[in-house]
Amino acid sequence: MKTLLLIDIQNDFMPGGALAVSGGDEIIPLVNDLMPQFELIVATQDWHPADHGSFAASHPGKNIFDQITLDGLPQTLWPVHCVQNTGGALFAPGLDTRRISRVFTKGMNPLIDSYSGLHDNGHRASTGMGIWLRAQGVSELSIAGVATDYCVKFTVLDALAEGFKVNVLSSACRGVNLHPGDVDSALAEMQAAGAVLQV
Ligand code: VGL
Ligand code: ZN
Repeated sequence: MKTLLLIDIQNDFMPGGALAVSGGDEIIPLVNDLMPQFELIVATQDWHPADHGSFAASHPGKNIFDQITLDGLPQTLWPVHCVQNTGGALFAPGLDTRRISRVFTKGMNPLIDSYSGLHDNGHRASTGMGIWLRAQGVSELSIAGVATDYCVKFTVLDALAEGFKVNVLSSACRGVNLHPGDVDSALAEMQAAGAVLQV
């Protein structure tokens, strides 16, 4: 079952959004054009409560991009983004959602972030994606979306750890690059873990 997994193609990660990823909108026509090559299309949405612990605004005195410890785990603080049922959390305009069979939301627990579409950052809870994909007969995933150095990377690493073969559609990914080189390091890390990078 050729499966396309789209990561967090949501308004807040597009230019002008709360946590804008440079060039994030450029991937939309690319993923739309890729869709006919796949039998199954699945997506994730970052889906935070308004008081999520990954938001700098939830920690008086802290600033965006500060590093803190959140319930025992290292956490980068982000601008308020992808709040449940707000416009910023919607799929970006232009994304062809008609063939998305299933959407997995993540990041609902205010005490822990969830970059990966499969598990939260502490591997405390699962989104159910892995078991659902296996039940559909999926063994290989092609992954595109944002951000390469966060949610794409951690989804890819978790999918590999769960035994999926993973292709990263690198032309259809964009990253944050909070530190210069983060995107390139993320791609190298995914490849070293066994992902196949495809242009
Ligand atoms: C993401 C930071 C915070 C992502 C989500 O989609 O990569 N990054 N929340
Ligand atoms: Zn988030």
